Amino acid sequence: MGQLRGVIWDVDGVLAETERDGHRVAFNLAFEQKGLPWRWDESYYGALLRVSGGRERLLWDMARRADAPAEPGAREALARELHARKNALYAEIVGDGGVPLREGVAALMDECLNRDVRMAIATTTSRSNLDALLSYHLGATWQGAFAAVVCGEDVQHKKPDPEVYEKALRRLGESPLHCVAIEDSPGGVAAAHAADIPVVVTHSTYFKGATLEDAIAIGPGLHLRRGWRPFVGDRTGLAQDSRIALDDLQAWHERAESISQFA
Ligand code: XBP
Repeated sequence: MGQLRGVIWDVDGVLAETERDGHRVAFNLAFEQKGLPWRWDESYYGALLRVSGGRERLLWDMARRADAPAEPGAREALARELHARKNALYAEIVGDGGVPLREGVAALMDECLNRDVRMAIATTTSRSNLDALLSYHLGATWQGAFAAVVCGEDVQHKKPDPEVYEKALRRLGESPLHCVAIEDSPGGVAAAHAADIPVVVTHSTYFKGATLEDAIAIGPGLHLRRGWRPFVGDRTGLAQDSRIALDDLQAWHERAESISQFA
C-alpha cells in the first residue's frame, strides 16, 4: 500500500451524529407539518438505517404502512415532498448548531491539510445536507479543504454499492491502496471494501454493536486512543485519553499492508 496519501470521509455517523438528532428529528417534523401521524422513535430509526438514502427509507417505511398512499405514483410523490421538507428542516437544525462535529474530527482534518494528505468526502446523503453541516462547522469555503466531494446525487447506486467510493477515488486521482476510508456502518464498510480501500471504523450511536470484519482498525471514535483494535500505542507521544492522529492512520495502513503481503 505504501504511503498514505488520501483520507476519505463518510459523513453521517463519522463527522457527526447526524442521524438520531438531525435527520430523524427532521423527518418527524416533516411528518407533523404534513399532518401525518407517523413518528420514528430512536430505536425504529436504527432499524430503518439499513436502508441507505432518506427518500428510499421513507418508501421502505411507507410500503409497510396501511395509511400510506397505495398507488405507487402517489407514494413516490409524497416521499419526494417529505424528503425535500426533511432536508430543509435538517438544514435549520444543523444551522442552529444542533449537531456538533464528533470530537477528534476537526483536529484530524487540520493535520491532513497541514501534512498534504488529500481529503475527500464519500457520502450518499444529499449535497444540501452536507453543505449545511460543513458550512456551519468549517465555514462557507469548506469545499476548499477537500480534493473531491461525492454525494448522493452523484451516484446511481447508494452504499453498500462501491460507486460513491470509486468516484471519489477517480476525482482524487489516487490508487485505493494509498487511501484510508473512515466509516461507521456495515453498508459503508462494505462499499469502501468493495472499492479496495482500507477502512478505519469509528463506532457511532446506531452501529456500535455491528460486526464489521473488514476494517483495518476499529474503535470508539477519533477523540480517544483507548479502546481501539489494533491497540494504539504512545508512538505519537499522546496519552491514551487523547485523540487519534494521522500517524495512527498511517501505522494501521502499514500494518494492514504487511499482513496482506503474507496472507
Ligand atoms: C447516509 C444516508 C443518508 C442519510 C440521510 O449515508 O443513508 O440517507 O441518512 O440523508 P452515508 P438523505 O453513510 O453514505 O453518509 O436524506 O439526504 O438521504
